[in-house]
Amino acid sequence: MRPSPKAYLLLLGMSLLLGAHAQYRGYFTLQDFATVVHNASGVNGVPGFNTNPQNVLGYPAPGFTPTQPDNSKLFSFGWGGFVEVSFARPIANLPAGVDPHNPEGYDLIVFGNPFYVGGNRCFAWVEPGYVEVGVDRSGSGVPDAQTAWYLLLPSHPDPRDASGIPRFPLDAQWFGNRSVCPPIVGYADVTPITNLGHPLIPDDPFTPDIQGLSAGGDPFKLEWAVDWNTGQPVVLEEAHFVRVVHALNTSHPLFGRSSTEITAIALVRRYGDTNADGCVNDADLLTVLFQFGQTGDALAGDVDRDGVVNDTDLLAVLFQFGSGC
Ligand SMILES: [Ca+2]
Ligand SMILES: [Ca+2]
Ligand SMILES: [Ca+2]
Repeated sequence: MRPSPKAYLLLLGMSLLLGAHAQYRGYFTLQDFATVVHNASGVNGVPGFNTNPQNVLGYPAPGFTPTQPDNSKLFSFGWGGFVEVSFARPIANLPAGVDPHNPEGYDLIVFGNPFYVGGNRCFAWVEPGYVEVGVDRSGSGVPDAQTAWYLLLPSHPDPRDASGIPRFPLDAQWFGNRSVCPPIVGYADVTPITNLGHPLIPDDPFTPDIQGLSAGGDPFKLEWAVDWNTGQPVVLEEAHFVRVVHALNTSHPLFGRSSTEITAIALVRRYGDTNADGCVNDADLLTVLFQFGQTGDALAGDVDRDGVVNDTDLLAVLFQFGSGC
């Protein structure tokens, strides 16, 4: 079978980036990213890119810029396709107004391979996927018959019908090179990545382009959870699984079928958590004390990410002490 034009595009992106090095800024570890794939289907994904769902685990591929994706590590899935993952800790519902770099309290970030077309931050190549979270009601540690799945309801475009029930696929206009001013919000694979940013700092999805120290990608919060059958909000303190599903069922005359590509999925850290265990306690206090006075871009104890471990970080840990534990 001859590769589709879209497969050529992805392969071209890979060849341009051979030899690229990880450049993401800040302190982060593998414990901050998805650690296990439970289920996946690459159906209708790009041939050659839809066979290894393990590619969504760990760090985002190293070479991403906002105008040039790094396609060396991703999993592609079209209509009917998906990937289900879990993490080294539960997905926590983080509070708003605590972390200066996460003022809205986003909980996770999904990294796809969209890119700004021709450098215009109001036009991007997008292939939206919707995101569900699963609550492990059986305590088995794996998605099973008792797992409760909730949609993280996107705000733009809103997928609800006239009765308020979420419905997919989206209309074909949401595939491909299109305006992202105003931004598409609440979908994966719609906001580009910059490898000059911090992969654990959420972008502001409601503002065009990538904000602050963020490496981009698409942020989500448990507050967006709704019941699939009613469209009504569901209150979740935590969840255990993430499922990303392609939200379209359409084709482009040149580039072929729509498909979502994912390179990584990160949990945002609780403010004051220096070791990614989800809890602010003695261990975090000791990290700050041991690193007190040090300066640098990648210090675990630099809680507020200003490049120095000092009183501010110590106070942040003390004020958050016990949270998440
Ligand atoms: Ca933004
Ligand atoms: Ca901790
Ligand atoms: Ca600091």
